[in-house]
Amino acid sequence: MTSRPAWLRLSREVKDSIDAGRPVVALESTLVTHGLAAPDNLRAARAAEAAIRSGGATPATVAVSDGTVLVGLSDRELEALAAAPDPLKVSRQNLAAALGRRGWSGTTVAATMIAAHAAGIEVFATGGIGGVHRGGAQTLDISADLEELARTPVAVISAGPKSILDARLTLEYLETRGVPVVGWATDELPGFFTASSGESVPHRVEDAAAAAALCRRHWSLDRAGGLVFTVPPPAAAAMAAAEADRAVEQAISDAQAAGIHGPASTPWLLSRVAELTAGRSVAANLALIEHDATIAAAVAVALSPTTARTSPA
Ligand code: PSU
Ligand code: MN
Repeated sequence: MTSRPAWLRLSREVKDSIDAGRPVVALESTLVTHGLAAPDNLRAARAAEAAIRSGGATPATVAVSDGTVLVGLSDRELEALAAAPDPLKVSRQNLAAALGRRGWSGTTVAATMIAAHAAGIEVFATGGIGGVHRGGAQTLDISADLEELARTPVAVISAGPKSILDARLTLEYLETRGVPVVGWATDELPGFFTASSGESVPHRVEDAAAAAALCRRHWSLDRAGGLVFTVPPPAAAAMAAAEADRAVEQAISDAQAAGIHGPASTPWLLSRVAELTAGRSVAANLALIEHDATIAAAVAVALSPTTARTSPA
């Protein structure tokens, strides 16, 4: 039995699944506390959990509550998180601070990876990862998600860096830090709201068995960290590129005018893009979170010794 740190508390269901080697998929919670407004935040969290269950895996939503990192929330806890009055947005740098505080906090990709790895979970689904912000070469606003991917061995399945970020600089940074970026049946980096960002991805897999085999080989290397699998949004949910681009450009210039920077930047831009697109960006966001969760469940099933049908590694 693995020994786990005192700050981590697994739900019974998640603990039993991990200890039995059954497939488990972690989910982040900053999208619940900061990324989406009510009631879409709770809706997205529930839809992702349901998609993981339909895919034959156990969902493990991660959040901080009263000094403990919870891995696996009950529906009642999910409701409390979604309605929390003053949640922190927790990344690696403020995880210790959040553990010294009462109330709920949402975990970013970085903090969720830390918790997933400590719990023994290898697969994690979300909508979008953080990245290098536009102008990041000057401002150094580079998400701690990228550093976490470089050091923590978890496979993150998402639609890639959102178009509020600089996709090319994000790919450069991940390459420098040794993080494989893998297209899910695509050679192009998705543009989050749209099927393509105009950038190519360095790797590609066609299915969950190939994804699992790549993870196993990567994790057999010296000091291997995470991998990023980028999944294009389902066709029905993708936005027209012109509308998405226009809204993002406008939101970025509004953010500059309003003096927004640092951790507040991503939530602010997301909510401005939602306003500017009359909620169409939110509909796309919900659909792709659910889609990413479905694919993450398939990867977790392919990685699990109890459910893998072949052992291609
Ligand atoms: N991208 C989204 N929605 C989100 C986030 C990213 O489309 O809610 C959140 C994730 O939790 C991610 C975090 O880890 O924003 C990155 O924030 P920052 O750039 O401050 O590291
Ligand atoms: Mn940042």
